[in-house]
Amino acid sequence: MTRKFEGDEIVLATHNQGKVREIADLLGPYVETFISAGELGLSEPEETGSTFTDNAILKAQAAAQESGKVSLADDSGLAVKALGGQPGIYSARWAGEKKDFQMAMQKVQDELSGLHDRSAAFVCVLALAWPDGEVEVFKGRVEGAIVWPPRGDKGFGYDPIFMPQGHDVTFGEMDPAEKHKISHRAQAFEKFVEIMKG
Ligand code: ITT
Repeated sequence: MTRKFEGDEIVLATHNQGKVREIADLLGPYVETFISAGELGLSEPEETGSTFTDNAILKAQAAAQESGKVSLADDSGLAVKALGGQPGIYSARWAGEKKDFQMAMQKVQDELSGLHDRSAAFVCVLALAWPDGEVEVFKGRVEGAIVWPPRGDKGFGYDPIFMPQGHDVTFGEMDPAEKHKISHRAQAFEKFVEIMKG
């Protein structure tokens, strides 16, 4: 049985400001207080897992243990079909220490050169961990294609090169409300909110 979340505060176990903004949008109506990883000075655990799920659980459990509070982590990334699912769990790492996503997007484009299939998906796995170690996982995925050159400056990360299926604008060109109707993160949060309502 899925454990229900009944609290009114939650620790956001992420150091990515783009994610913090989106999570606050998506969860704002349901949770009174968000405590950021920065506020608590939470350490950033090394992402040693081999799947999105492993890494989401690892980050959420580390934060719950360190803070003593229910903690939510988001592990996500861009999976490009013709690249065998890369950058995948290495999406943040492709941007290097300086978090240079211009460079990371260029790398995706370079690796795709000469390849016909430009289909890709954004994947999001949320893990909600309790201080007693228990954890629940929620997943979302949106299909689309890689476009070049990058378009739009409204999102973060790889948004400017990802065009969701059935749309003619990239995530980078969408207003947040529009992205939240279809995004991988929004889909995972829909499932999370279900258990909150119980
Ligand atoms: P935390 O681990 O602290 O949460 P991170 O940036 O390292 O932050 P991930 O390991 O999950 O997070 O890396 C996922 C990367 O994939 C992230 O840095 C983004 O660049 C990219 N990504 C995830 N969701 C995205 C979205 O909605 N739009 C654009 N890029 C996204």
